[in-house]
Amino acid sequence: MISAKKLTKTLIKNKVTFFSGVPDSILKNFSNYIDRFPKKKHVISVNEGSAVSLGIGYYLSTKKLPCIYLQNSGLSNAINPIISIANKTVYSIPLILMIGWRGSPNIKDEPQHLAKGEITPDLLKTLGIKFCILKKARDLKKFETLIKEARKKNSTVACLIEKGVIISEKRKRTKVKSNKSLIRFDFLKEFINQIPRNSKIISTTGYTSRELIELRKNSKRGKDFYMVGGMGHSSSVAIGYSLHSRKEVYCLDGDGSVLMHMGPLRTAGFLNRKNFKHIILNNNSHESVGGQITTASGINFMMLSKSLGYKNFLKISAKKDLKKTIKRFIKSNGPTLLEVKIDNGTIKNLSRPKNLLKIKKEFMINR
Ligand SMILES: Cc1ncc(C[n+]2csc(CCOP(=O)(O)OP(=O)(O)O)c2C)c(N)n1
Repeated sequence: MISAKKLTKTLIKNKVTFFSGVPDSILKNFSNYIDRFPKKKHVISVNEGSAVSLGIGYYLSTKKLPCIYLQNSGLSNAINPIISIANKTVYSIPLILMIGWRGSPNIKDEPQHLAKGEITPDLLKTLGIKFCILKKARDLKKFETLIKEARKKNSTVACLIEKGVIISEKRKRTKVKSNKSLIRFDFLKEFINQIPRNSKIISTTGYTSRELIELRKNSKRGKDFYMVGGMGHSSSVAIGYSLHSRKEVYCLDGDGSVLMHMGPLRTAGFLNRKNFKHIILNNNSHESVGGQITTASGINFMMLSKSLGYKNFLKISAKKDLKKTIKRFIKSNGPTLLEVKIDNGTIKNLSRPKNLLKIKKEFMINR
């Protein structure tokens, strides 16, 4: 195990003082630790390609090495600027990647992480990125050697980090919630009570899908497709479905996921499907991986959705408005955006989707 403090100190000792990344559960102790830095030095980015690009911009203005942290699923988002800008055959810009290794061969993990976990080392090799695996504090020496090499050769280097390796000194304080606060589960419960029986739900990565599965134990209204991976793409899947279906299509999105790939919101507005209904569960954070902020609270979703071509916008901020606003939302002609302002908080012992092929098959019945 390696403490977040020690890892940060090692980077600083090697003159790496700029950090950008997308939160990940494996790296949460690290990203929470570096959150003490001012926002010029630690930028929580919307997607991994943007994090790499922020790092490239930082290098161009300072000639110093940036550190980019990400989950290995986000490596695919990052590859474009890594290979087409930073690569030594293009601009040869040095980057340090810290990668949370979900689905590593030694550790049990969710189905959506297995294939990516297995190919991650090969992917780095194919990209020509030298890497080490960090497990213990003594592995930091290897990492330091790689950082020095990145600086000398203007190359990209990486370290892979498995679940449970990075620890924090401080114990997490649990926030006390008031009875009045509106959480995701309150909304979902009322929502699946009201939706038409044959509607289709595409739900985003993390707690949203897991809470929906939990509710499905008692409700059969509608069918769900859980976006266990492909964070940020649930709206595109839902739009694609709505184009060739008369069913009501509901996309349950998170603010972090919407920000990750915001462009499809314009596709939704442009395609103007009556049956496309979009919900953003906005807690201004990446709650599923540690609660790091997303900055979504600064967005005026009403103005945004209007300018993107959505026909209707609704908002819920309090429990008392759930019933009537969900009713109006369901009755509306899409594309409609519903922003639900929620507090962080989930329920205990959440299940995870297991038999994904069965889920797909059931979703596709009565298309
Ligand atoms: C490409 C990619 N990057 C990072 C992650 C890790 N990840 C899983 S859930 C999540 C947070 C999603 O935030 P939000 O959409 O706001 O939903 P919340 O967790 O708050 O319910 C992140 C960053 C991922 N699954 N895929």
